[in-house]
Amino acid sequence: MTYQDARPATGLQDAILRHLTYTIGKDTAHATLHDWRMALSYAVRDKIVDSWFVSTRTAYEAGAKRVYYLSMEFLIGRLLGDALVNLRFDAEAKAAVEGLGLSFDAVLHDEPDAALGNGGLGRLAACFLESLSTLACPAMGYGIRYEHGLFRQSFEDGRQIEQPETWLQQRHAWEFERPEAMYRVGFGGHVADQDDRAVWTPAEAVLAEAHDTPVVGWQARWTNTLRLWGARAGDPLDLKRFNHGDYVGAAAAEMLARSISRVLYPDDTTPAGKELRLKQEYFFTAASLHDILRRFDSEHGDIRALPDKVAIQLNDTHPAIAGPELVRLLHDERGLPFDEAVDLARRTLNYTNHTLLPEALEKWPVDLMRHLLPRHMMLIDRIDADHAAHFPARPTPIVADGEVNMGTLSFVMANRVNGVSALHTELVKQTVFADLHALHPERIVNQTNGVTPRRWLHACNPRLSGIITGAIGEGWVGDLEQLSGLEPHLDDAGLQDAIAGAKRANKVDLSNWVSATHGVSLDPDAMFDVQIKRIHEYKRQHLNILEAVALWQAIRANPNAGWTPRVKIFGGKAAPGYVFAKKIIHLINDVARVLNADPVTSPFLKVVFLPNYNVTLAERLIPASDLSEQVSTAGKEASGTGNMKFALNGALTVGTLDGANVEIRDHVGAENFFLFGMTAPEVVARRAVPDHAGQAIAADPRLAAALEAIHQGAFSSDDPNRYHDITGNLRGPDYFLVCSDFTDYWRAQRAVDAAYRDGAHWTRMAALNTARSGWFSSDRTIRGYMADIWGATSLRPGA
Ligand code: NBX
Repeated sequence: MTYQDARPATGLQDAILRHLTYTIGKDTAHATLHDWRMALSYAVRDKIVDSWFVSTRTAYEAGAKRVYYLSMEFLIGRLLGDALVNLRFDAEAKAAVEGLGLSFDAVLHDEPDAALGNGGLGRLAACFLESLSTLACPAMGYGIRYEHGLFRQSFEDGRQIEQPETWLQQRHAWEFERPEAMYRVGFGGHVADQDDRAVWTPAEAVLAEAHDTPVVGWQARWTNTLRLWGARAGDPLDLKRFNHGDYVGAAAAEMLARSISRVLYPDDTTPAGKELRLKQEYFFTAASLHDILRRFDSEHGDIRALPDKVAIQLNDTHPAIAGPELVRLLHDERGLPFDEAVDLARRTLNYTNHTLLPEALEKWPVDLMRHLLPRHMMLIDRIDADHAAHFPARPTPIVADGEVNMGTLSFVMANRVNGVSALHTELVKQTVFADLHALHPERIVNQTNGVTPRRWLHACNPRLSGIITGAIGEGWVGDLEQLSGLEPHLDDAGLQDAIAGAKRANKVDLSNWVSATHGVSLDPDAMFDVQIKRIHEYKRQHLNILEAVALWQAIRANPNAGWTPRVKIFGGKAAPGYVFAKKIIHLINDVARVLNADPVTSPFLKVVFLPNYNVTLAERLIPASDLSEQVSTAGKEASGTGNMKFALNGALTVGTLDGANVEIRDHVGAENFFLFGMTAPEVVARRAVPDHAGQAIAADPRLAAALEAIHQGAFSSDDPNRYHDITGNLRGPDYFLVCSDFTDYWRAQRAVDAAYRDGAHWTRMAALNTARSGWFSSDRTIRGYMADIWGATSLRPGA
């Protein structure tokens, strides 16, 4: 059937069929699911474009201050469902698609996840973009258009296997290529002094090509742009070599250039220390700054107005080279005096710190810097010397021991520096930046993270969303604090039953999916206890699995003690080079195999590790969760954002006083949160106790027995020594204090069991978590950045 014959019934069907025919070039008889998904996406994208143009024009006409969010990572996930929800178009789209004889779910699930990020930092950037649009703040996200996002994870005999991710194998429906926005980014070479001006002549250059994706806000109030840079060679083909038959050599420059935007570095704890990584950082930062200045020039005259019209946010230190690059552009290229260039740059740039882990703080060897960015290294030295000269108290130098400390550079070049939760910001002040904070006491501010309620409640949990809207109207979607309006309704038995029913139905859906895709059957009446996040020792997935082993032993010893049935669900990827984290994955899978096959205990305890955790899997799991595991060693998790998504969807938290857990507990009430473990200061004190792990093990026979079982090979009979490095670590240094927190964790988990057995009370606590989580909207966070950091205003009155 062709478009002319189809006689579409609705406007949207018409648009879908038109795109199927004229954009994709297929007729309905031959269209695949992918073709239909693309046709629908194009039809939806058309609607976004109208809002996009209006937003762009409005920002331009207002001469408004613009916000630029520079991030190496944007973990956006799928876009179709989100766009439909924000356009208020989801019901119509479902009807249109089903009217064409297709499954709406199947069409939505055909879209690959855009996994251009590792974890929380990248996902936060994606939530922020959506909130910036919802709040009509004129903004743009800048990043890298990786050809391969975060690796795909599978398991082979319980071990993590990494495969390349290929989201761009199919056309990306949402982006617009902008070949007119193309910049040359140089590397290496030398710096010459010409008439008292430094002139940098790079040895090589690549082109940065812009790809724009519109980001539509709630109710299509406003649409901003995510601009991702792809790398290309200036000269794609060396014709001379080609004509001499050297086909590979002829394309070498192109291959080399393209490698810059080829892959996302899959490591979120240690700086990669690789030249290519530094090239990526400079590549996207330089292209973005060129673009920002070009736009500024087209809208405003005097470069001295830059800080009044532009605010740039550096998402961690990955774009920290923005400091010296902006100074270079203003001083070398535009001729401003050095001091003025530094002052303007500093009043324009801001920096968010996301970690205190010393191994994650970026440092680059001076030699590498000098080799790749010779002019920048000179400017860094000068910035460092100037800063030291202004402060006789001898601040921490930017350059020390042959390395450039990117955190210090970012701090020195920033107007505001922020942490991402109240506790984390305090620790930032007291630890990594203690002396810089003493010199610049006004610079560090807190902005506690948030999550977008459109994706993380309204779209991913339609059952709960519908119930909330039924009770308090739909204003909450754009103003999450309205959730508090639920509280007075919570004594209504009908509402409680509806909330419990929605959770149960979500758990049935998840169980069906797990059974169909992974062949494990789960009981939807069991408590769904979920830990999903990157695998790290500080996040302590091994504490969780140790408790599972101890519980298994306790159930075996006394099967009729009235145990509360539980399913422990894990998800998360380990960095490919992080051997210990990969061991933890293997251990969880080994424990799962043994426990799930045990006829005595499996009615009460199952363990499942779902492979390839990503945004889409999170959207499936969180609405079906009863218990949220947030068990990091206090002082180590800067904020956490998964913790907020769970609370919003009515899961109770078992957690430490770490990151934003502290604020979640304050909001939902201590009685609706299962607290355990040491506080951050107690952690520091405990580490100083000799043999703290040995003492904890001696004091807790359950812990001793669980460790011994693992050590003896109870879960690895094919290789009994397999986990000796884990047991050895826990019995020895145990830096993350798994043993010292175990006993209190066990106690908290048994309190969770008891609470879950009282269904009505549990539902009430869960509902209170939802009702009291309104503060954790990323809209609130972005309002904070706008007011305290950017001095930006909303262009939609009342937003
Ligand atoms: O940023 C995370 C923190 O660990 C979370 O506590 C916090 O909630 C979140 C958002 O503020 N950090 C994070 O995800 N870091 C990275 O992904 C990362 C990636 C690359 C890299 C270093 C860190 N080189």
